[in-house]
Amino acid sequence: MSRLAIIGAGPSGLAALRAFESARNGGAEIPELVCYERQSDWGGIWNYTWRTGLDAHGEPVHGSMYRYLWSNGPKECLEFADYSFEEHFGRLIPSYPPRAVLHDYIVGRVEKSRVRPYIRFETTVRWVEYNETTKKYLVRSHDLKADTYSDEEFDWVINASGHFSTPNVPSFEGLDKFPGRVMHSHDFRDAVEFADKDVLVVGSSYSAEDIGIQCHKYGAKSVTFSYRHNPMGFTWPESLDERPLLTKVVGRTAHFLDGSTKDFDAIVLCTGYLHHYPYLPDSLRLKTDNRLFPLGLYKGIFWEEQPTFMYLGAQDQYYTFNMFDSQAWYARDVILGRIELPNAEVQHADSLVWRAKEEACQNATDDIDFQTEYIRDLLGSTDYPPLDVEHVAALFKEWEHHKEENILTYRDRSYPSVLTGKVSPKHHTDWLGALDDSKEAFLASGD
Ligand code: FAD
Ligand code: NA7
Repeated sequence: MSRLAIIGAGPSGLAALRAFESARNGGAEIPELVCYERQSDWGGIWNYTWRTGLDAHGEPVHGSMYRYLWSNGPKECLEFADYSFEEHFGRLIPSYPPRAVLHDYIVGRVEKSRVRPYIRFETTVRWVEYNETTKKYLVRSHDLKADTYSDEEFDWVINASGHFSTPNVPSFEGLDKFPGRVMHSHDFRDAVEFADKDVLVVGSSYSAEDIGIQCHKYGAKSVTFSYRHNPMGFTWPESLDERPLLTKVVGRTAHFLDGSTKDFDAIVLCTGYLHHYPYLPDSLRLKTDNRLFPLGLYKGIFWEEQPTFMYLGAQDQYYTFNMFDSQAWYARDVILGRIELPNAEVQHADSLVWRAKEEACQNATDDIDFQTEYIRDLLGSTDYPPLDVEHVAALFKEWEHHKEENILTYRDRSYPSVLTGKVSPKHHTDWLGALDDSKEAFLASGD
C-alpha cells in the first residue's frame, strides 16, 4: 500500500482527509494516511489562541485570528458542497457568522467522519526530502509532547500548512522610538485594547480593512489607514480616513507621502504574510507572493518539477473551504490513478496560460471570475458533489457591491444558500452593535 503524508490539519488538510474518506466509503482502496499537525487540535487558523509569539512548546504561534472576528465574506460562498450549514446547525443561520460558529461548522463535518485517528497532533514536520533512488519522501517530524524525532517514508506528500501565519514585517524610520504599541496583524488579538486611542493601520487589504473597522466598533478614537499602492476607497465614517504611505515616525507623529502628519497612540502593520516553508528544501519549496496563481503549481496544486508533491490552499483566496475541497478531490483522484497528469512541459504550458489570465485581471470582479473558472476546471474532473460556482461568483459580486455601499453594514445582509436556495435569516443584532461574538450569542434567538 502506498503512503501519503499530509502536512497540516487546517481546512485544506481536512479537505484532503475528507476526500479520501469519501473515496473509501465508495469502495476505493486508499493509501495509508498520516496527517501531521503541530497544534493540539484541528481547524488551522480557525483554532483561536490568545498566545502570540511562541507556543507552549516554543513553536511559532500559527494563529493570526483575533477575538470578535466575523466572516469577511458570506458563508454561502464557502459552504461545503457535501455538508450544508443547515445540515450542521439543524436550521438556517445568518450569512456572516463569527469565528466560533465557522469553526464549529468546519470541525462538524470531520467529526462525523472517521479521519481523526489519521492525525498526529502536536507533531511538527521539521524536514522533507526526496530520495531519487527509492522515489520516496523522507518526512522528519518532531513529537512536541514526547520531544522525540522520527523519520518516515512516503510516496506522496500534500503540503497544507497555510500561508497566513508568518508575518511580512516592513520597517519604517522612527518605529524604534515610537512611544506606543507597534504590532503586526498576526499578533492582533483584541480591539478593546485600542478603545479611545488614535490608531494607525498600515496596509490596504483584508486585514487592514477588518482590523480598522473592528477598532472603530470597539471604541477607537480614530483609525487612519495608510496605503502603499491604492486606497481601499470605502466611504468611511468620520473618525476613519485613508492616507498614502507612511514615510517616517517622529515621536508619536506619523508623516505620510502627501506631506500630511498625525499623532498616534498605536500602529498596526497589516502588511500581509510570507509563504514560509522552512521544512522544505529549495527543490520542493514554493516561493511566491500572495496571488491567485503562483507559478510552479500545475492546476494550482502539483509541484511541476515533481508532481507527487502537492500544495493545497497556496493561492490568495476569494473562495476558501469549497476551493480547498475542489483541490483535494482532484489531488486525491491523481493519487488514486483516476486522473493522469500530463508531462512536465504540458503542465508548465498550462500554468502559463492561467498565469496570463491572472495577470490580465484588472479588478475584484475579474479576480472573482478568474478563481471561479479555476474551480470549475477542477470540479469537472472529480465526483465532488455539484457546486454551482456561477451562483457563488454572483454572490461574491453582490458582496463586493454591498461592501462598497457601506463597509459597516455589509455584514447585515442575507444571501441564499447555493446548495438549498434558502435565504439566510437576518441576525438578531446588527453587526456594529453585536459586541459578543460567542457561538451562543450568535445562535440565540435574540428575543
Ligand atoms: P491554515 O488554516 O493556516 O491551517 C494550516 C495548518 O497547518 C495549521 O493547523 C498549522 O498548525 C499546520 N502546520 C503548519 N506548519 C506545520 C508543520 N510544519 N507541521 C505540522 N503542521 C503544520 N477565510 C474565510 O473563508 N473567511 C474568513 O472570514 C477568513 N478570515 C480570515 C482571517 C484571517 C486573520 C486570516 C489569516 C485568514 C482568514 N481566512 C478566511 C482565510 C484562511 O486562510 C482560510 O479560511 C483557511 O484557514 C486556510 O486553511 P489552510 O488549511 O490552508 O491553512
Ligand atoms: P494581503 O491581502 O496579502 O495584503 C497585504 C497588504 O499589505 C497589502 O495591502 C499590501 O499593499 C500591504 N503591504 C505589504 N508590504 C507593504 C509595505 N512594505 N508597506 C506598506 N504596505 C505593504 O494580506 P492580508 O493580511 O490583508 O490578508 C490575508 C488574509 O487574512 C486574507 O485571506 C483575509 O481573509 C484575512 P499593496 O496592496 O501591495 O500596496
